[in-house]
Amino acid sequence: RALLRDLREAIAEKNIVLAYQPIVDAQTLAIRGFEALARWRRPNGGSVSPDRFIRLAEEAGLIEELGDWILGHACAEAATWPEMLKVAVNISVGQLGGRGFIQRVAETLRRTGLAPHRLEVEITESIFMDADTSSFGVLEGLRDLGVGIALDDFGRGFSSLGFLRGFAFSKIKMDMSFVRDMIHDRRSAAVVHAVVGLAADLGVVVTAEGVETLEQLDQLRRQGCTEIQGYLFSRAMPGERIPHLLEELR
Ligand code: G
Ligand code: G
Ligand code: MN
Ligand code: NA
Repeated sequence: RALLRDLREAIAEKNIVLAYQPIVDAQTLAIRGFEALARWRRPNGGSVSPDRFIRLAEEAGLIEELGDWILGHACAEAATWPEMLKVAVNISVGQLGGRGFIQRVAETLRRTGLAPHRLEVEITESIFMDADTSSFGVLEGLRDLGVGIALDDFGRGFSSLGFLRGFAFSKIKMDMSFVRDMIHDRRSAAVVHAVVGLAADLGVVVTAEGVETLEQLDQLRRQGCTEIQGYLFSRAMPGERIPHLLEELR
């Protein structure tokens, strides 16, 4: 298939790039870090969503190579930022289950000189569906390195509270569908309220994703949400823009 051939080529030639979206303190709007989001522009000019090409890479056995590149690139970029800023990297099921993943993360941190607490991996609950409970072991290994571990897209799929009980995540990222609907839909607002309260009781950070309006921000603040991410503050941007953004905000 043409798509797969192009993807192999893009991985080999490093034509996949990373964009970085700010994650900000809900109260002060100070930037706490950036989430790295993979972008692929095909030779024919079209773009393919990361959901799609990550899945393709997993099916084709290319995910370790691609995932290692993304992780290495994001850590190297973050190592150039001011020290209080973190980088969040999405990790797919195939990557997490891959042989020696913990060692490769440790090696990436060493090589790039990024302090472990400045890296946060984002894991979706699908890792628990998919397979073996050894996933918890990998997460524990990562945590032992000092890396933060966020439960991504919380509430989107078959969220089970058992995941939150079974593992001490350092952050919950609330799926953007709740944020989108919370203003007009009482049930969505109730779920947001409950997730924020749950995070507080667990003593973990909660990030609301997909925040697009001041009204949403205001309501999230009143609920006690810790962090926000979304177009209201900023879209994802190329790494080169980050120093300028930080300079402007000084
Ligand atoms: O940035 P965007 O909305 O296009 O991302 C779509 C989806 O792709 C999101 O769910 C995001 O988590 C996922 N995604 C983006 N970049 C990466 C990546 O580097 N690795 C993995 N595994 N998923 C990613
Ligand atoms: O699944 P994950 O949270 O990793 O993916 C984040 C995705 O959400 C990215 O694809 C990013 O482009 C998208 N995104 C980020 N902020 C907003 C927003 O405010 N509105 C919408 N609709 N999408 C957003
Ligand atoms: Mn994410
Ligand atoms: Na998400």
